[in-house]
Parts: sequence; structure tokens; C-alpha cells
Amino acid sequence: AYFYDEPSRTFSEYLLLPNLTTKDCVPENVNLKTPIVRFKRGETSPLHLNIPLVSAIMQAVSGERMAIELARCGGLSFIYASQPIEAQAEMVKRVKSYKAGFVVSDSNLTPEHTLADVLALTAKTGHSTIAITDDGSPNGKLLGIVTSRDYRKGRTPVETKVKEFMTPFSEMVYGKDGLTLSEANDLIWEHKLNCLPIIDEEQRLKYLVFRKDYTAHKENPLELLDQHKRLMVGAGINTRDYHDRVPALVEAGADILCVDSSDGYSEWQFETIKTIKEKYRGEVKVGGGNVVDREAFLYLAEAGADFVKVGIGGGSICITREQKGIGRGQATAVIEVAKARDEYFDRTGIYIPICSDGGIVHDYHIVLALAMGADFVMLGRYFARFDESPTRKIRHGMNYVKEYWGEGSNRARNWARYDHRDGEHLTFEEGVDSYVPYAGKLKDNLDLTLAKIKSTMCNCGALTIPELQKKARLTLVSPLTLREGSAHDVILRKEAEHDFS
Ligand code: MZP
Repeated sequence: AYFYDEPSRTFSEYLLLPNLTTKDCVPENVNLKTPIVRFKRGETSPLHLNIPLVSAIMQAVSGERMAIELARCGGLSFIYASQPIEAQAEMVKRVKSYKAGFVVSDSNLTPEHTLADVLALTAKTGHSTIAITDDGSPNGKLLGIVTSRDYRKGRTPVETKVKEFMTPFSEMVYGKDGLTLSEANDLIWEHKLNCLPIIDEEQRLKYLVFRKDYTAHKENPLELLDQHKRLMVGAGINTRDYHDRVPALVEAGADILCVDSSDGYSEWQFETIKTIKEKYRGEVKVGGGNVVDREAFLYLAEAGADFVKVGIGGGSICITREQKGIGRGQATAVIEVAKARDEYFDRTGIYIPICSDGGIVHDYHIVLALAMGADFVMLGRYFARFDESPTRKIRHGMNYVKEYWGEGSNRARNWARYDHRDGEHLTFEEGVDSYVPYAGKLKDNLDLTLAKIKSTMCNCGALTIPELQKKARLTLVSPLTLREGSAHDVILRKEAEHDFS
């Protein structure tokens, strides 16, 4: 047997040291854009994300609602593979055909309703309308509805509110013909433009009216209108039925695929990736994994993987290490695979992005993963907590929880991800069925997480992920250093008040 001299480590055993923060190094200037598929030296990746987060290929995480919301926020979901091919392809289709267009309702909407309510209550009359929400997002608070001219007078329930909302809009008007209202709304959401779309009678966009205080957007909005495109979505596949599943997903419009396996260092996986790359002459993008070391990374790189996913046994719902004694500390795995990726790039001129999958507990773990060399990070537990995950929200005492179960649990029975034999067996469980604390809307939580990531990057003197990877200085921590790092030797006011009452 071969023995590694050093123990494998996980994220919580590391801290980042600050580098010099220059005056331009402020969160507004941080760019989180990241490549997700292989590219040659001197070229750019044909696919990238605006934020380095993807949601896990799991029944309890990545359905179409999550995929739509996360893509709108700049990330990506991989629709879960442990379902019939047709059902998965339908989900992909619905994400690709998603348009944030609005129809008006004759129901009694009030400013307290969200746009989601509008969408749920309407779709009947076909009248065109623009819903205005406080943050411009579909989940924001509904401030008003602007209806088309032919909409009967007096039936707009929030007319006054609309007028109030319109007041701060000014002469900053950009005209652009040809876009539909729903395309305009997609665009506004995607680029967080604080503006109001005005449409003509054929529901084509006439103007974007910007608020007087429009300063935050440096790009020319007209240029953003050439760039407009559909939401991106990924999908998981397996090594068993890929001959049928891949064509269906490609036909449905999936932008990227990922072979979903708990252990990607296998001949089945090599064959799957190679076959797909050859059949579609490299045009279908497919990642592989999961791996935890140099050799396995190089093996999948040679197969043609567009990205490689890293991590075995670190997922919050995973009991693979207990059941089989297989795995590696997530930090060590990422560090070693990132080194192999860089070595492969030096040798071949081909850069293969890597994704750190599982084990993210605190937001700062995401920055650690990126600093250690990951190009993006996959999360399950994190996303399972939000409204957009496909599971039930259940009351638990005074709080709410959401269901979250592993793909290797008896509930998911994802035999294709775990079992080596032919046939549909899950001989023993490698995952648990659990609950996670309910945390509300994805966007609210994500905004906070991204704010923390950007702030940490500024401490490290890095404005981009490649800069962070190059500059970051990481130190191992002792258990006592860890204790020193949280509130200590004080009585927390919250706890004291609870005890006094
Ligand atoms: P986490 O973000 O909840 O810590 O981990 C999510 C990751 O755990 C998934 O992306 C996947 O790689 C892995 N996973 C999913 N199901 C299981 C299981 O049942 C599992 N063991 O380990």
C-alpha cells in the first residue's frame, strides 16, 4: 500500500492572510466571472458564469425553479439525473424557454403581492403589462403594474402606486427597437438595471427609462441589449443510459452536462466522456468527476472532460467515508487537483476548470476553495434551504425546515451514481435523509454571500478569481486558533437575555 505522509485537510483548518488592499480594491470593482469549460492558452472559455456557484445535481436541490433563479443571478444549476430522461429533458426545456414576461390579472392585487403572486394569479386575460417590483426582481415587492392601453380603465388595482413610482424617472431615455417585453425584462433582471421598460402596442420594447440617480451601471445599456441571451442550464448524466439521455438533453437545449458519479476514476466514466466528445465533435460540453487526486484528474482530462469536479465524502448528507472508508479532506483534494490542472495547462496549453463539490459550511469556505484553485464551487445544502429548492417546507417547533436528502439515500436511490453493478440496485445507503433550516429566498441569501466573498477578496488584494488564486496566502490553523476566531470569553447578550427571561 502507499501511505501519504500528511493527513488530508478540510476548509475549516485554513485561514487567509490579508494582502495589501489598494484603494481601487473595493467590492464594487470585484469581478466574479469564471470559466467553466476547457479552453486553449490565449483563448477564452466558450462558457463562463458571472458568479462561481452552481447547485448540486440532486433531487432535493436542482429542479427548474432553482435553475431559473440561480441562472438569473449569474450562476448555474445542473438538473438532477436521477429521474426519467423525458422528465429531465422537460425541465431543461422549461428553463430554456423561460421568459420573464408578465400578463395582467383582473384579480385584486395589492402592493403587498409579489410578482410571483402576479404570475400565479394571472395568465388568463392576455393583456400586456409591466410589473414593477422594489428591486426589479420577480421576487421583489410589487410596487405597481403598468397595463397596456386597451386595458379597461379603473381596473388597475394599484394605479396610484404606479404614478408614485414613476415620479423619480427622468429624461434619461434609451431607445431600442425589436426586443420583446419579456426579453427586455430578462435583460433588466440579468444586468440589474434599475429602469422601467416602455412598450409599444405590439408589445415591442420602445424605451428603457432609467431613474434619475442612475449611476451604478458603467456599461452602455444599449450594448447590453446586443448581448441578450437565454438562461443557461446544466444537466447531470450517468454512465448507464447516456446513449439515450444525452441526445434528449442536447435536443432540450442543455448548455452543459456533467457525469454524475460519486467516484469518477473509472473506465465507465472515461468511455462516457470520450464517446460524447467524439459523437458531438467537442460541441457538447461535458464535465466529469468526482475525483480527489492528480492521477484521476489527468485520467479525465485525457478523456476530454470540459471540467473536473472534485470531492468525495465531504457532502453534508454523505456517509461514504463511514460506509466504505473512501474519501479525502476537501481542501487537500482541491489543492492537489488544482496543481495537476496547472501542470496540465503548462504542458499542453489547455486549461481545464475545476469545481469544488460539497462540504461548504460557511460562506468563507467558498473563498477558500477558490483561493486553493477551484474555478467554481458546487453546493447542495446551501441551496436546499431556499424557497426555490424543490422540497417541502415543514414547520419544526417555532421554525421552518426544508427537506434535504442525499442521492445515495434510500429516498433518492440514485443507483447509477453509486452502484458498480449492472441493473438498478442500490445495495447499501451512502447518504442520509435530513432537514436543513429554512432560509427564505435564494436571492436575498446569495446577495449576502456574494458580499462576503467580495469583501474577503478585497482583503486579499484580489479583484478577480485568477488574481485571488495567484495572490492568496493560506495558513493552517490550530484548534486553539479556531477557538480564538469566534466570540469567546464573553456572555452573548442574546443568550443572557434568554436566561434572564
Ligand atoms: P453539500 O453542499 O450538501 O455539502 O454537498 C453536496 C454534494 O454532496 C453533492 O454535490 C454531491 O457531490 C454530494 N452528494 C450528493 N448525495 C450524496 C450522498 O447521498 C452526496 N452521499 O455525497
